Amino acid sequence: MRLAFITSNPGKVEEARKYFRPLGVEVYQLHFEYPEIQADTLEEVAEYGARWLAKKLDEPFFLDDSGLFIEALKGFPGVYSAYVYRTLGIKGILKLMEGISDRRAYFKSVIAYWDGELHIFTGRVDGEITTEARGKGGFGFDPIFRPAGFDKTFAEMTTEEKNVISHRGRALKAFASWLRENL
Ligand code: ITT
Repeated sequence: MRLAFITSNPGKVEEARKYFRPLGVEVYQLHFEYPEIQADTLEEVAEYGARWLAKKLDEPFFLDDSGLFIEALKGFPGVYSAYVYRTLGIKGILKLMEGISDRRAYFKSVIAYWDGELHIFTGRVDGEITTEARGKGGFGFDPIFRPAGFDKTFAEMTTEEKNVISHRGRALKAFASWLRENL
């Protein structure tokens, strides 16, 4: 089986590929710009995007909308994560967190799969924002996120290690088990 992943982010594709390959599913990237609305939740953003794309594409596809939610910043950057990553970047987040001792944060990922109907799968991972960037792997905010119970940041892990515990890995797991039961 082949699955189209609509995203501009090669890091997300790498994770989905590594996750699905052992299950015999080939993921391929389709770079198709779609509107990302301003909304309060990742679910709303993902659902709007998927329904918009469903009118343009005539094959099944999935997309992933994700974000980093920092407790001390009341959930910021959250749904604005892509914009904040492009503008403030990792350095900007570390600066905002200077002097803040409560460093709790979580990543959340919402996968929207369209096969004529909409199916939503979510995953979350709790952890902390580190005080400095560590590691060269992964993408986005990975160098400053240390998942709870681990000494390494996501950027210090292999894709396989990250997939076992990450928000996206968990959403992919829910997606894969749904596919197994419904195909
Ligand atoms: P799309 O084309 O798929 O939308 P994107 O990178 O714009 O790609 P999002 O809109 O979902 O993705 O924005 C999420 C932001 O959060 C983005 O800047 C990512 O770098 C960051 N992010 C999401 N998942 C992450 C992860 O697993 N590790 C580190 N950063 C992540």
